[in-house]
Order: sequence, then structure tokens, then C-alpha cells
Amino acid sequence: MNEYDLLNLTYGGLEEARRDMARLLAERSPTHSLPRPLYNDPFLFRLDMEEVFQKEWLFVGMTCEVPGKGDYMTVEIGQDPVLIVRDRDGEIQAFHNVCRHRGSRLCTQAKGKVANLTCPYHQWTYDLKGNLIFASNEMGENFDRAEYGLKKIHCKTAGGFIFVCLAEGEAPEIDPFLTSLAQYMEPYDMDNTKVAAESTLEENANWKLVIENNRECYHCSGSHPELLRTLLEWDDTNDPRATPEFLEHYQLQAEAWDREGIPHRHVEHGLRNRIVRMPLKEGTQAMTMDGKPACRKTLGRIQNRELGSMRILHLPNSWNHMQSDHLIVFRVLPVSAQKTLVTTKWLVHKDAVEGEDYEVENLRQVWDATNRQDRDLAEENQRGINSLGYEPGPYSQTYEFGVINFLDWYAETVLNNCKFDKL
Ligand code: 3BY
Ligand code: FES
Ligand code: FE
Repeated sequence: MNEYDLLNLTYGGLEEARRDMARLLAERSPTHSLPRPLYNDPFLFRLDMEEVFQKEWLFVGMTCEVPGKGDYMTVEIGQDPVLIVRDRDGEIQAFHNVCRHRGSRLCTQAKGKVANLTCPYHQWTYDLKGNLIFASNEMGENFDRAEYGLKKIHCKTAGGFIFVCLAEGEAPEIDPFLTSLAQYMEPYDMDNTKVAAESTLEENANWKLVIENNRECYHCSGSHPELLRTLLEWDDTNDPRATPEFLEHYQLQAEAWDREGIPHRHVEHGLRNRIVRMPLKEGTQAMTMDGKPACRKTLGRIQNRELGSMRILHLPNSWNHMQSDHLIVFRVLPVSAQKTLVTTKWLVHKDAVEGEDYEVENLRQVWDATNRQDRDLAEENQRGINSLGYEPGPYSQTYEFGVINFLDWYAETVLNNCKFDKL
């Protein structure tokens, strides 16, 4: 429980909360921010975890983070520790990071390399496909190791991204998006990238406020001087606010991208996924303080430094900026009703040398500043929402349509996934 949870208990129990969540989502105004309990009630947070984070595909990391056999990474999805490991066939597997003996967490580090997976508690040992290969003789004659393999989690990769889904039965459809993602990421040759820098911010705000904040740039001019050196304030080529100057600038860049076979056209898969390449401000090449590239080596087969930024949205937990010289990937993981972790990773060419080809400080400066600014905005947003004075307010249809789209996706997903009929 965090310090505010008791203050924000709106319901006497989970079933009452479930019924009211259905009502709140069905009766909400889609053009207004959500009713308060959806941003701060601990029961509704639990339902967000059950209906969204335990059932939908989530972005967890990049394939280049587990480049070799036996390389693993761990991630906590709420209370579910997850292990991602590259097996001896080179396939990426995801398991519940939980020992089948008495349930200890198996891998305790964020990243590592192993031959097999040995539990720190009583040394039960699993191979990289999750088969139990060793449990001491003390387990008795009738003990059948085959019954105690690690529990698998749905896992798919495309274009260098790793997605997992905790759903116990079938996972939702994601292949059409993965096909687009692989196609749009092809120029980047993701096997030859590496993480050059990483940050995790703990934000005292509900995860939906973190995503809402990312889905609009209405706040950019008031808060993001570093980002606005290079970023245009609308985030799609079909934005109604696009000026004739922008359209001309876009046209010229898009013609070059077409000649070079660089995918860029807006593609979407429902409201959950969107990919579009957007130019940066004229005369700039990357999201750095001076607009110059952060890395001397371009990525993959890319030669044109003016690739703008390809934005990839994956609801509920990721947005991304793919540029000619570096990539910035973002992952959102809820912790409690009012606590969220935002992890940012900066990727460059695998052979780029720190100090020669890039400086970490220069690489991360703009988004470190932007992330801190966004954290402060989300936290102030949460504080105001907790007040008796809060009532849902109207979104701007031009500046905040991305927020409206996100909440439409969220409401639809919860209403579809929730077993209201069982009540
Ligand atoms: O650039 C981004 O990732 C988002 C979209 C608009 C504002 N925000 C900083
Ligand atoms: Fe893992 Fe006992 S809990 S070996
Ligand atoms: Fe922002």
C-alpha cells in the first residue's frame, strides 16, 4: 500500500469496484478526463492490472539486450516477475520467474548470462527451455522432474522489440502489428544495436496519467524547451494543425525516404498501435540539444541522416522515437494506483564507441530533461485529481485527440476483458 491508498478507497470490496468500473467506463464522457477513482482507487488499480496488464501484450525490452545464448533479463509486471532468456537454439523465451519448488524468484538480477537457471533457494536447476534438469535426490523416488518445468509466458519478437503477454489462455491477436513493425524496423538492423544508456524514473502518478501525458503535446511549449529544439508539436503527418511550410518540408523528406526504401507512412492497428515517421524541425537531424546527430555511426543500412523520428506507439505501455543515429525506447510499468516506473533506453550501433562516436551525456540530455518534466507534470496532475475539487475536464479535440484515443482503447479493452457477466 502506498501512503495515499487508504485515503482513496472508494469501494468496500473488489466485486463492488468491478461493477462500478464497468459503469464508470460505460457512462464516461469520451471527451473528458476520467472520473477520479479510475486514477487513484486501489481496487480499480488492481482491476487495471487484471484486465489490462495481465491480459494484453506488453513491451518489455529489446532483443539486443539478450544477444547471446544464455543471456537473460528480468522485469516485474506488477507482482509478476518475468524472465526473458535466449535459449541454446537462439530463440527468446519468456517464463514466470518463479521456481516450481516453493516459489522463490529464480533470477534475481536485472540482467545476466547463465548456462542453466539455478534457483538461489535450494538449487533446483532448469535448462534454458525451462525444463527442470536437477533437483537433489531428497525429493524422493516418485518425483517426476518433467512435471516441474518453468511456466511459460506468451512471447513474440519483431523488429528488435520483445513483447510478452501474461494471459493464461490465448493471447490477443498481435501478428498484423508485428508484421508492420518488422517492416518499418528493417533498415535499423536491430541485431547490430546496443543499449548505450538507460534510466528508470519512479513517478508518483497513475500509469494512465503517464500515458495521457505522452499522448499530447499541448503541454510541450509550456514545459519542454529542450525537446522543442528539434521536435514538432504535432505528432502525425495528417495532423489538422500542419502548416503549409511543414507539409512542404515533409514532402521533400518523404520523397528521399521513398527513394531510399525507408518506410514512413502512417500505419495503425486499431487504436493500440501506430507507426509513423515524422520529420524533425528543419535543419535538425536528431533529438539533441544542438539538433546534430548524437552518434557518428548511423544505424543499419541508413545513410540519410535526415530521417526525422519514426514514432511507434504500443498501448498500454510503450512509445518510441527511432532516428538515423540512435533509438529511444520507453517502457511504462505500473506499481500501484499512484506509482509508475518509466524506463528509457537509448540505443546506438553495436560498434559505436563511447567517447569516440558518441558521448552518453549528449545522447541522453534532451530526453532526461523531458522525462523529468513529464514526471513533474504527471505528479501534479495526480495531486490535483486526488482533491475534492477535481471533476473530469474537457480534452481539446485538436491537441489531445491522442489522449481521447488512448482512453477509448483503455475503456474498450477493460470492458471486453472484464468478466462482468459473471457477477
Ligand atoms: O514525443 C513524444 O514522445 C510525446 C508526443 C508528444 C509529446 N510527447 C513528448
Ligand atoms: Fe527454488 Fe526451493 S524454491 S529450489
Ligand atoms: Fe511531455
